[in-house]
Amino acid sequence: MKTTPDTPVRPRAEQDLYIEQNYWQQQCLGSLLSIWRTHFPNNVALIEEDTALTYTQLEQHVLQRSAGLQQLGLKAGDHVMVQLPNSLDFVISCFAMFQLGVIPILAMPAQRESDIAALCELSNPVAYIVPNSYLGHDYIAMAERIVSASASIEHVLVSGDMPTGSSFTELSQLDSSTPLQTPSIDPSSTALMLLSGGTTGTPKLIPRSHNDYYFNAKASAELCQLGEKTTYLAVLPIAHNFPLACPGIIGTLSQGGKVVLCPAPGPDEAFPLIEQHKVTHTALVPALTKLWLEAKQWDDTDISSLQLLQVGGAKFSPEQAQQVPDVLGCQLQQVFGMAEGLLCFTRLDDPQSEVAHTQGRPLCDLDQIRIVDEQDNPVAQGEIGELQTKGPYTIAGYYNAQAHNQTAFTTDGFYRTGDLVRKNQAGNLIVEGRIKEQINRAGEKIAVAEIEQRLLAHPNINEAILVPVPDAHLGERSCACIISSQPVSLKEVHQLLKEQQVARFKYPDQIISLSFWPLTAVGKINKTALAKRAEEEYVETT
Ligand code: J2J
Repeated sequence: MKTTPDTPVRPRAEQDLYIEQNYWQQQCLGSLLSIWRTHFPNNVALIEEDTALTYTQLEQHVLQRSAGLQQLGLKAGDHVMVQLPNSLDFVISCFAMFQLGVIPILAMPAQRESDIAALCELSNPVAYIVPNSYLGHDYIAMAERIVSASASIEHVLVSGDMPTGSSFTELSQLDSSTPLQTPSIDPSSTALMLLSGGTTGTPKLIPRSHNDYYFNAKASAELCQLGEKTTYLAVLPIAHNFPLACPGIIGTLSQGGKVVLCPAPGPDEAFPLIEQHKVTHTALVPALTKLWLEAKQWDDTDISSLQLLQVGGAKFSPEQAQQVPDVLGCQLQQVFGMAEGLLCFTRLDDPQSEVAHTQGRPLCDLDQIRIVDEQDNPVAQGEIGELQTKGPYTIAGYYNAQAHNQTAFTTDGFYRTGDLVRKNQAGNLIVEGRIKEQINRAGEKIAVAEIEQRLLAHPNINEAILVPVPDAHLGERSCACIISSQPVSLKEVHQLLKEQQVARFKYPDQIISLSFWPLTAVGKINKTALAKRAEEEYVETT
């Protein structure tokens, strides 16, 4: 078996158990396409705008792309940074890489130069795939800067037309019909890397294997009862685990269903696509669900085809959960998941009160969970504690992060989620908070340490603390609490972060200035008091 010191793996006995019990099917993600094509040759697999590809056509495109990537010199084990919006090129390129054993690193389109540069430093990709532009951002210009600073990137591949004179390669021109030499790939090796929400100043990558990721997608698809009649709308950015494989795109394809790619998540884009393609399933974060619920009050687009709406990524309020069936006309499923692995779902036949008030229970019976106190001892039934987990699709460690892995995982291999949960009588989990230093802004995760460090670059900011503040629209907004020598405005802070090429969603939503920190009884900075003050001082501007 291929193991690299950079990628922690589960003990052999655990792997054997997953294989023996058929959780791990020993399939490489790239070889699944030909199996799906045999079962569903003429079903439509993927739709982007006016282009629809059947399973047969999708496989053709993927084979051509793999051949093109192989001719470029990409080989098994190479890393490729992928930063594409929801598009055919995303799906085709990823499956092409799965076939070659090339490992895509899935960055979000919202990320900017500082994030991508840090990820490149961590993972040394040989290629970087970008759109020409998306939502007004010029990715080609960004790629030029990234490449000039990167020691590893040899190729920049562009989705969409290229400006004349550019030295980069257009993705579609790469495609080749020269037959591919498919390498043999160990299904327990890394298939792709997802980004972690992060709790530290440096990014963390989540290595997911062919075996674990296929199980993740297929078991989720079965739990959600997807089938050939399913039409899944990919609304959230598909570099996220949730729309990619929970069950998302890969899960829908595993059942012969149809995936419609939505270029942006607002109701203006999504509702017409639901009507046009008779979408049956989709997944949203709570902040977007709120927008959809509001929009549906006045929008008369026919979305009655929708059967199941999955909501996850952040805590969903029971009040909004209760509105979903009436307002959107579909069933709700709450999902409490993490790119590191564990997925909890409410079940389709759960009572409505469980669906509205809980975040469900683990996907499979080999998921081990325990809820523990600060000393890692199990709490009493019904009490709140930190959730720890291990299982057939939960990672054993982050990529190339030996020191961090020592604290992020227990000695017996459980992942410390940093989430505070309790288990109710019915066995469902309720997320009650978190102990990790992270802000969950509309489902996007912000590592507090990263932004605090960046704020200190401002000449007038002496000390900085970022706190989450409850927010009616975002779930949580971020507030920069500063001690400064001169007044510093929110605008200046945004300018600073823009200059540092930080993704927009990480900009603080609010700033408060203090002359000293409020302290707790034991002399620590009282972040609860800071958040309370931020709430009191907040003036909504929109
Ligand atoms: C409260 N907090 C939640 C929920 C995630 C499916 C769904 C979500 C993600 C995801 C995912 C939550 N209520 N329902 O990958 O496949 C918070 C927790 C968790 C962290 C993980 C999926 N659902 N969370 O959100 O890796 O704090 O994955 O540990 O982005 O989001 O974030 P992420």
